[in-house]
Amino acid sequence: MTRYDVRHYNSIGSTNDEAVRLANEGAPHGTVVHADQQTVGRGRLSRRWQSPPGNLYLSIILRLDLPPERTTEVSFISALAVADAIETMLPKQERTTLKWPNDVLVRDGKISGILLEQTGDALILGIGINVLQPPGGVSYNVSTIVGCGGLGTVDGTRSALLAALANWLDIWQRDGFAAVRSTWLARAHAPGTTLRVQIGDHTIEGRFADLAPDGALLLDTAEGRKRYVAGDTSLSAPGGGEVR
Ligand code: BT5
Repeated sequence: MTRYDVRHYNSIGSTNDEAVRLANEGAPHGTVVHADQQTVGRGRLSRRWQSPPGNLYLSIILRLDLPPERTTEVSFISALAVADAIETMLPKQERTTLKWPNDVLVRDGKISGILLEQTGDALILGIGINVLQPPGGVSYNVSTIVGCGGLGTVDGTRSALLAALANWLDIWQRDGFAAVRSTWLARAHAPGTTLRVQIGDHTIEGRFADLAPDGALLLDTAEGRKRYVAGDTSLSAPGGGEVR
């Protein structure tokens, strides 16, 4: 069972940067950097993560002793933990949807972002969850726990998230990735859903076919079935909109 040591900051540049710094100093598995707001919150591929006060921003140091090719498994564990935590705060009729590799959506809006990085032999798991405060002036769909009728507080969301993560790490260590994969598939976009994968400047569109046993995305494209282990997908939303 993971034990956590939470370090709280009022404001920080990026919790991931601080967690990298602490990991490089030898901070143990389960060290958590939590900030009320971030001034330069990061997404993937140098994108920004808007981080106003009122939401959860944290990074967890994980020392799992994993071969590099299995790191991707942690993305799926994280997404399931985030989805479980959010669902404990939402009314029963509101469900999360998972989007490959690790996005969590509610009402077609992005409610959370996950950024997994590596430093030395530690993984840094950065998670943002919109609790109270939707980011302002954005052109994409976003959701918050409270905006979806939930009763969330930032600290309550943090507790639910850390408990859910410990639970999924236990399941994965006991039963392996197969248990994670099957639960993720049951809660993700249906087979046939249109996805776009961005690799560098290149975008490939196809229909979601399956998740391979190692977590790779299997996509049916005009050129046949393709397999992707990394990249960036967007889900074509009903009405032609796009969720990022
Ligand atoms: C992610 O990137 O979704 C990963 C975000 C990880 C944020 C956490 S917060 C704690 C830790 N410390 C950090 O510095 N980062 C991590 P990506 O898939 O690249 O999505 C980024 C895109 O999401 C942006 O380009 C926007 O379109 C959108 N976005 C930005 N802020 C958002 C927000 N608060 N809620 C929903 N969408 C947002």
